[in-house]
Amino acid sequence: ILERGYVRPKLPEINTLSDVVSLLRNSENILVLCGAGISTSLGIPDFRSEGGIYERVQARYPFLDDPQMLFDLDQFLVDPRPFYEFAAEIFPPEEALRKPSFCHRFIAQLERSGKLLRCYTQNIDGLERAAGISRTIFCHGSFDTLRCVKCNRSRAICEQDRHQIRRGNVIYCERCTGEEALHANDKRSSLDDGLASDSEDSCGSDGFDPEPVMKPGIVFFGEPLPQEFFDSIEDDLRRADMLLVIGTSLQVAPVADMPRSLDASVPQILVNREVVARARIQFDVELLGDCDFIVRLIAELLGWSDKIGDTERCS
Ligand code: CNA
Repeated sequence: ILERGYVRPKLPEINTLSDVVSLLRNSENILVLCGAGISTSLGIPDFRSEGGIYERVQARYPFLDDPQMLFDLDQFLVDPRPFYEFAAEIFPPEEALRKPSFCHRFIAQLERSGKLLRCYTQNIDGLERAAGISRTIFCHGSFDTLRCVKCNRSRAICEQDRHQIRRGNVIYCERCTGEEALHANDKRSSLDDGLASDSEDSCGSDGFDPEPVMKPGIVFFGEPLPQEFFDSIEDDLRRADMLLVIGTSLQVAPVADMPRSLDASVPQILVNREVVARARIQFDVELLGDCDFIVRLIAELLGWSDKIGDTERCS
């Protein structure tokens, strides 16, 4: 247990970009912790930057006291439209799925090189999967599954849902609305996880009868993180020999607590546009600027540009 007010001391021997490159060369159990910043180059806005989702939500839905209410379950049950309109903005376009950002591809190369212990992503756009990073923990869930807030039936996302989400449309439960037959041919979309039987008491238990809306499997405020996070975090924090934080403002706990939960001797590097203001976090090196540019430079210094299939050069 860390003392109140404790700030991890900076490691005196890790100061420069070339120290970071040597660390990456020599580390074998790298923890990556990433956020919305690694997807902004693909046209997917983050939350807190200028022009980001929070600003847009405030302009569009002034009646929402706090833009974070987009991820409030009660708000979703009352009116799912603001959430689905937001979802359209961050749902990755086809081009992004075909070619994720340089940062995604760099993390995939860390994995191919046998150096990646785990990639903890706060992102819900699923681009880590598209980049082939199999050692990913989706800390805030993903759009891969949808669950009806009325009957509690859960199923995998299908192509038709993707179209709907990209258009900002609310997805309704085809079973509750009697449109199941429309999906009957899409066998892959039916991932009944056996929870349908405990349906009726899920969200309408306080007397409120919600519309049969499908809620994507992303974590809303007040919901627990996916079990896979709790299954791996302790062991990963123990085994890590380096932490690389990319493109996040580190505002959302418990993921944001990872840096200060590591042993103080483990080097911690930040790649971000801005310093991270969260108290009690001390990085050894802060590489501030566009993350694709910085990571591309690191890849060049590691001699990895060809492995990542990169045609652009920084130098
Ligand atoms: P955030 O709070 O919006 O912070 C993003 C951080 O990235 C900021 O510090 C930016 O300065 C920085 N940043 C943005 N673009 C770049 C860039 N090109 N290069 C370097 N730095 C950059 O978002 P967080 O991820 O920290 O917050 C966690 C939330 C955001 C999670 O719950 C996500 O689900 C949610 N989110 C996800 C996505 C997505 O999946 N792509 C998009 C928007 C929000």
